[in-house]
Amino acid sequence: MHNDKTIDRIIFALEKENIKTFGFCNFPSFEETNSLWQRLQSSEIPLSLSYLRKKVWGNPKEFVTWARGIITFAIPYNTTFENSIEVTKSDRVWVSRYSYGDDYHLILRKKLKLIKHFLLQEGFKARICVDSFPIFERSVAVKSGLGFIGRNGLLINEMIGSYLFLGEVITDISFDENIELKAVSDNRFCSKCNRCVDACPTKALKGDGSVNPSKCISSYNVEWRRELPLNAPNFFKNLFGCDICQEVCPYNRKKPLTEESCFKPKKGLYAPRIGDLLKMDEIEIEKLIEGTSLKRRGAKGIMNNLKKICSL
Ligand code: B12
Repeated sequence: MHNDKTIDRIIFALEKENIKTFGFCNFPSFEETNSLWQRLQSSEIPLSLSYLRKKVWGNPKEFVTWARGIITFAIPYNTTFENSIEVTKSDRVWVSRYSYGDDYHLILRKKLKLIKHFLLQEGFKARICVDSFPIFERSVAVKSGLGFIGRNGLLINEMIGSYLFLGEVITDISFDENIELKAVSDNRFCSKCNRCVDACPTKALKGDGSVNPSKCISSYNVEWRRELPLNAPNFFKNLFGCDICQEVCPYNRKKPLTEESCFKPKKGLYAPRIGDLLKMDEIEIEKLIEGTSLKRRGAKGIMNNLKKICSL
């Protein structure tokens, strides 16, 4: 169990890293993780996400038997750059906001490493997660009071909106139950607003805060490993990821911008012109996407996405 002094010291270390939105929760029980996992199994899961079928997602404690608590973080990534719905009308395609800057996995890891070292020094165990560990990050974020799940399926924090990355440090500190603040589990804060559901071009949002991953464009233009399947949905102008359900969300209006300049678009990645991309060969595309999350799909994959958009 922690004492208040430990929490104060953790908060001090977080603030030193300029992490302003954070929370604490106890490691979810087997019942919690297993019921989320079971629910997920009953939805249509495309081949690109078949890793979510692995049983360990239902029982992540298998990997970290010592785990007691989780420190959760939300790092904003919004920039002043205009939305896709404003700029892709012409000859441009869209690289989603979360991916046009430096790869967030690396940036968050770097920040969280210092927190991890701090905990180790204090004699605690610690493990960093940024998409690298089988834990459902949105649910632990809800549990620790970082926000609520909107109708677009995303964690929305009332101060920063939904343009945020989630990260965690799992520890063997067990937190006081009272520290699981303000967990709000429903989308009543969306009230009657249905803008995201109406705007989703592939009708991937069910309206209850869940996403049909087999319809979401990102399951294909981000996650697909090989040639795109014939039943992949229309990408419209989305070369990598899709931001439409966040762009129309009122919670993302007039929200603080990221303080990390590395999340600003890298040269050539803000709404690139189709003509410019078509002139590039694989090596040039490789160079263009170096150090970003687009590497996940690889140069060949990005070229396939472009071909699909142009129906070549
Ligand atoms: C697989 C995956 C996807 C799949 C979607 C699969 C799915 N079922 O949702 C695809 C490829 C489509 C995808 C797309 C995107 N993703 Co994604 N994705 C993930 C990943 C790796 C796992 C998510 C998952 O499958 N969860 C399964 C569900 C069952 O659990 P869950 O995530 O906890 O969420 C549900 C529960 O919390 C439940 N719930 C609701 N209320 C409550 C209350 C309580 C108390 C509890 C316990 C649970 C609960 O409803 C939630 C929504 O269904 C996470 C990282 C991670 N390890 O969590 C990132 C993550 C969810 N993705 C992220 C992002 C940024 C995106 C995109 C915006 C990228 C883009 N621009 O294209 C889109 C957005 C699409 C959308 N509207 O959701 C961020 C979300 C940040 C945020 N603000 O929420 C995450 C957290 C990555 C990160 N580290 O920042 N993604």
